[in-house]
Amino acid sequence: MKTALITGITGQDGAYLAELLLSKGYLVHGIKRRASLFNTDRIDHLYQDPHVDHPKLILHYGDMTDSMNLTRIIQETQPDEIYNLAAMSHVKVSFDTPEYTANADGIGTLRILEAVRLLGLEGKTRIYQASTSELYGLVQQVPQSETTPFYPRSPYAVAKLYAYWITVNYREAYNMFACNGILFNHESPLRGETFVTRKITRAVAKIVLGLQQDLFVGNLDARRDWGHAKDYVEAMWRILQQDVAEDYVIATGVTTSVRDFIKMSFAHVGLNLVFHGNGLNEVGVLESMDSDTLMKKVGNSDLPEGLKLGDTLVKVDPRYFRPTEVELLIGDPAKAHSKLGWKPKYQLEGLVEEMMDSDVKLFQRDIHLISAGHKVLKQVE
Ligand code: NDP
Ligand code: GDR
Repeated sequence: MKTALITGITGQDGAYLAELLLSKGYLVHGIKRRASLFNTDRIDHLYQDPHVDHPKLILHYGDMTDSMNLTRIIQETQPDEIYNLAAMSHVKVSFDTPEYTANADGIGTLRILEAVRLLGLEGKTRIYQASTSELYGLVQQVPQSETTPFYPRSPYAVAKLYAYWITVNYREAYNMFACNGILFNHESPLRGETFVTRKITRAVAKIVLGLQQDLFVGNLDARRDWGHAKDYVEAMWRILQQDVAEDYVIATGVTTSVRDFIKMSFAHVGLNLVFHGNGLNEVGVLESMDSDTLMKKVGNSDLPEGLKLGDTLVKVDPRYFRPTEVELLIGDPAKAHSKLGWKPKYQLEGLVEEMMDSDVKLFQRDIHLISAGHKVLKQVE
């Protein structure tokens, strides 16, 4: 039985990866930050009572900013594979917390590599580093591949640039099996609520159920290569199963604008949105509807009370703009196709479908709670 250690196990990718590794028979250790709430929603279905004999999933308190803690956990768990997924992962927030982001995302990676080296585990432990398409930043060439020059555009991306190169350096200097997966954006129903795709699918679900009136977003022109997290954790695992440690781009090769993602999400529940105007004055207006789709997806063929054709449902708010933006990402996954035998199973339509259906279900539950007299959190990003 192989042993894996996942940092960031409570995040989107950590949850899918833990599920994948458990299904492959691994003993999985995960590092979780102490929080004032449990914060294990994404992995609760995998939870095992630590009092049972030989649990397959074991959580440890830890933090990427605490070297001694990380070293001790690695010493105790003696992992065959470490997946370093923990990070302050929000690009916009990294402009507010640049020093912390550098510490957790940049130096945090060094802490893991150095712990493995100091413990003499170079020959045993393979390391996966969660690198990112944000490294490409300002467009140099498209599609972006393993040989495209980097030009990071945020404190997050600069911290991840350090993490990328320190991983390469430890591989070359100490002959460690350490690899970067340069993953393009990947989403799912488990995606954090403040990333744009999930923000959109949550808002559309709430609008169609009459729980929210409109959606405010930032740059509608930004284009991303969006895949499904389930496909991407499979690639992480394959990267560590190779004979030779190398870096790989993981992407779908298809790019879509934020504007089109919004349209697709509304269309999924039978609402046809058109955009008018430009810049700060651009708006998304409800032009027409398809009652049959609405019935099928929401269980009601009419629009909710207060919503009518011609209403403005999407507006631009400059608070969501970034001081420096990444306008266009489109990955070239040719190396992953040929060397890892990896290809995504999901296309964007399937991803939107899964996220929308999940969020409609989530907020239908809220409606039941509200009608039973319970208070429901009204948080909108
Ligand atoms: P999430 O934001 O969903 O999860 C991040 C995880 O890191 C959470 O478990 C979080 O814990 C943990 N974490 C954050 N800071 C610390 C810290 N100081 N110490 C310990 N744990 C910490 O990210 P994703 O799952 O989406 O992404 C996983 C990794 O992949 C990240 O490194 C991200 O930067 C990178 N990446 C993501 C891509 C994507 O599109 N999703 C694309 C390319 C790279 P908590 O739950 O307590 O907040
Ligand atoms: P990104 O993801 O920055 O690519 O980083 P995010 O979903 O936050 O933004 C994607 C694009 O959408 C534009 N945008 C908005 N973004 C947010 N969050 N909220 C808005 O209202 C909004 N309106 C427009 C953004 O400007 C941007 O261009 C994600 C993270 O998971 C990183 O950790 C990871 O490394 C990269 O993907 C690959």
